[in-house]
Parts: sequence; C-alpha cells; structure tokens
Amino acid sequence: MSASLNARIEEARAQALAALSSARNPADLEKVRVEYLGRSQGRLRDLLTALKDLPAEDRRAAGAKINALKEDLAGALSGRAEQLGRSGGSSAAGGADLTQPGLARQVGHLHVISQTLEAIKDVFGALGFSPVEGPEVETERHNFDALNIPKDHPARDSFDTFFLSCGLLLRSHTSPAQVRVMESQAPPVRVIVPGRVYRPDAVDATHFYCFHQCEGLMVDEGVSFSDLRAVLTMGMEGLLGAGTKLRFRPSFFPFTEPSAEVDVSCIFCKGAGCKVCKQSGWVELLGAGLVNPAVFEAVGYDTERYTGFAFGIGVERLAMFRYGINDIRLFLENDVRFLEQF
Ligand code: 2NL
Repeated sequence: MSASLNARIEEARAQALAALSSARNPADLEKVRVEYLGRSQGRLRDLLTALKDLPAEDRRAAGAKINALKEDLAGALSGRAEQLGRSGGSSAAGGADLTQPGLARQVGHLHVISQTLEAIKDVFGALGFSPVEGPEVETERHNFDALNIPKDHPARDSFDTFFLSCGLLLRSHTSPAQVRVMESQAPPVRVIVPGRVYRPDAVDATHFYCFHQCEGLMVDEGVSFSDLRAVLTMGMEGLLGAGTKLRFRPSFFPFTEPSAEVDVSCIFCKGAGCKVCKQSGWVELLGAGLVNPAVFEAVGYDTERYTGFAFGIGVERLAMFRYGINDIRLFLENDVRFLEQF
C-alpha cells in the first residue's frame, strides 16, 4: 500500500478526532461532518478518489482503511453529539442551556423619600391640595420677614441657616414657596409644598442639616382650627392607616397663632407603648396652626375677611416612622442594600 496515502488517512483521523473533541455545539459538529464526510468536497471523498492512482494490488486494503475511518468518524460524531446534548447543548437552542436561570436586569426605582413625598401628595391631593414647588435658594424676606420672623428676634435661632455671599440663603422651611403663592394669587388657596430644606443642626441619628418637609396651606373665608384637625386626621389616616389618632399639644411658631405640635398614635403598638414611641404611645410628626395675621399682612391678604391653617410634616421623620428606620443618615448614604428594600 502506498505509504503516502496511508499517512494521509491517519492524519485525517487524528485531525478529525481533535476537531470533534474541541467542538462545543451542534454547529461545530456539523462543520466537522461536512469537512470530513461531505459527499462532494469531504476529505474522505478525496482519499477515495486518490485510490485510482494506487497500484491495483494496493487498492483493496487502502479502500478498506478509508471505509473503516468513515465508520469510526460517524460513530465519534454521534457520540460527541450525545455528549454535548447531555451537558445542555441542543440544536434548537444553538448550544445555549435553556434550563439555566436568566440574568435579571437591575431596574432602579424612586428613593424612599421620593416615594414618601408622592404618598403625601396623593393623600392631600385627594383632599383638594395642589402641589407647588419653590426655589431652595431664597430671599431673607420670603424665608423670614414675611413669616413674622424679624431680624434679631430669638425665633430666628432655630431656623438660622446657610447664608450665601449675595444676601440670599438656603431656605430653612418650604414656607417661602407658600408666601410666593400668596403673593401671586388671591384666596382661596389650597396647596401642598414638598421640598428640601436646610438647618444648622448637628448631625445625629435623627438630625441632618438637609432634610425634606412637606407643608400645607389652606386660606379662605371661615377656615377654622376644626378644618385643620379634620384635614390632618384624614391625611394621617391615609398615610398611616385607618384608626390613626391625633393629639394636639399647644406650641409656638412665629407664623401661626395658635400653634400646635401634632402627635399621631403609634402604628406599631396602637398606642399601648413600645420602643418606637418610647413607651408613650404617641409620635410627634407635625407642626401646625392657624396662619398668623401678620403673615397675611405681609402678602397683602385682607385679615378681616380671610383665615387659614398651615402645617408642616418632616418627611424623613414620617418615613422613619412608617418603615421603622432608626437612623436618618441611611437615607443619604446611597447604600443599595438599604435603598432596595423600599
Ligand atoms: C414643622 C412645623 C409648620 C407651618 C409649618 C406655615 C406656612 C405659612 C404660614 C404659616 Cl406660609 N405656617 N407653615 C406652620 C406650622 C408648622 O411646620 O416644624 N414641621 C416639620
């Protein structure tokens, strides 16, 4: 038998087996099949064609060898196909493992403070309050003077804030936006003002120099304290659940008279006393009162004709209470393990 044809047969066997073992999917296998066993161009077909150049006495043995190789390769192909099938490849999936779990795409969502603001806007929106926003950089007049907080008066201390070099300041409450509303329109007014505010507070678990407030303001003829009580009761029931009770304690704000701190019954112990409410059954969430006529005078409203109420909710405080969060700093750390819980 011709030494060179014999060598070509063995070379084809070695290369075909190597190609089969590195095949990773049905498409790879098909390439190997076409290259070696293909009817018109396959390498085994070429070897058979080369038989005619051999001396007649060598042809039978060489032909048998090529046929044996053909059978071996066909067997190896189907063996490898079965192997790939077992490890997950399938012809329909192009080799992909259809049983593997998919890769979840990370989807973002509103920050828990934004969600809380949306909830407040929804609840008070249903009571007829329209959302309004105003600038965070404010004038002294809008942040202080129009709200009955005169220069050098001790009432400024708790709000005293970050002054910018141009005489403007970072607002210490969202009230200046309500002053802007009253300056630009006559009563009736029913607005809710969400937004970021700034105070010179030392940072601890319950204080931060920047937080969110949502203030409400209603001005019309004949608005009374019982309207305030009704609106806040319905609002808090909407935010904290039916049956939530309110408790008004006398207080002082320069911009309201009379003024009250408003506590809500603890949603965790229903007023029985627990860790969240420090055993008192109540949690302070709001400040409120009837608008001080000095504020109406500053914006040019007729104090004989109109009365109004206003309230302010600390949004971080409300969120901490609703979700049982014990440190205000968590809201700003941007730790997704915290944020993705809401
Ligand atoms: C608090 C208390 C309060 C107001 C805000 C207000 C606004 C105008 C006129 C009168 Cl334009 N009052 N807002 C009134 C009472 C309390 O907020 O510290 N909340 C976190």
